[in-house]
Amino acid sequence: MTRSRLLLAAMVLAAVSGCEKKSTAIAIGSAAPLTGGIAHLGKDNENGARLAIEEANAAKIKIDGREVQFDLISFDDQADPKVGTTVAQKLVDAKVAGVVGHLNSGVTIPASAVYNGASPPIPMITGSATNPKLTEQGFKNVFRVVGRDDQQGPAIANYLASTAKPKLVAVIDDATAYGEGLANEVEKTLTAAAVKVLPRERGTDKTTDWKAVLTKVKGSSPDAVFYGGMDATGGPLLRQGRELGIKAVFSFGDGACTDNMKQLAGEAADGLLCSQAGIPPQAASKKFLDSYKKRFKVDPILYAPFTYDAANLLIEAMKRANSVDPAKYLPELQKIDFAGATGRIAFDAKGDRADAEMTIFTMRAGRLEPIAIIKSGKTVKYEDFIAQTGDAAKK
Ligand code: ABU
Repeated sequence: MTRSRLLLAAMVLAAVSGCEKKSTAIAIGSAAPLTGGIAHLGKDNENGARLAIEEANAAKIKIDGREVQFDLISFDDQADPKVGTTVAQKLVDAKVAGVVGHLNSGVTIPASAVYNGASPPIPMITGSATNPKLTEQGFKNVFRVVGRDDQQGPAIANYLASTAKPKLVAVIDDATAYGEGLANEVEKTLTAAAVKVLPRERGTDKTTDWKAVLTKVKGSSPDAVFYGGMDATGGPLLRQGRELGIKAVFSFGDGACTDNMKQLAGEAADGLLCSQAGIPPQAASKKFLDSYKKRFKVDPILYAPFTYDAANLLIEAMKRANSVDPAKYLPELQKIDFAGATGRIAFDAKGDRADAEMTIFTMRAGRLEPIAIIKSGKTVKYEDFIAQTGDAAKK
């Protein structure tokens, strides 16, 4: 190498090492099922977080005088509580600054104890886990940007009771923290509304053959069937219910309230009544919807707008604290008031989203149509909600 080439190499090295001093790589964790029956929902969640991180990197954000590059470390928790805690420990060991996840309540609850036990505790925001227990543990690092099942259960059960007016309802669950918990809330609300509920029937989060359960249910001729579980198991349940000649109204919670129901249940899905624990994906900001479609070539399925907001909330709290240290930016997250893709986001003292919306849908001609929004105890028609929120929901 000539003397001038050596000099050039030294200058490049100096420039590179200079860059290293001026920029910092910060890891953010994402955890969701990326394999198995609900991998499509896990990917939807992961995509939302990834989009937020890619946008933040493109914006060349500076924190404490240094440009920050965020790396998304994504793990497949297989929707399994044991795998979920292993994944959580891996994210803690990788020294992530925050976590978007997990997807399933039954996984998020045990994983939250791992993030809480880290030193300092690592802030985590779920964009989909709805079981109330998650934010009832007293963990100050745990947040949720969707509503809870003690809001969702009454919302869908009251809507079912007031519109379909069933006298007798069969309630089935998948024996997960989410499915059983939501089914309990629905049963409690129906009973309070003087609707009779049959003894609980149960499958698992892997059950796709529901014929024995449904044959038993059919024998009691219920007017409605509520299922607490995910779409991968709810689709076969609905299809087999119709094949067995059950004429009842079928009603599901958010895990099974997706357009995938058309593929899973075919024409049997028409007339399904279901709920999501937030605004519908299509009501998220236009900026988010356009960017998501451009980046991933598909529309969001369920909670991608919420995991996008979750990742942006972590980043915004770091910016406000001017620090990526979890101990320093956590207080900013606790008191944040943020205009997200899903509307205004603030957290209550437990870490739950203040004033979360619930949406009721029905399936018509193979598409889920939002019909009503429940917010602050009031039910409004979906078109009226969109007209009232205008740019707030669509900007
Ligand atoms: N909330 C729908 C599915 C995720 C869960 O809570 O388990």
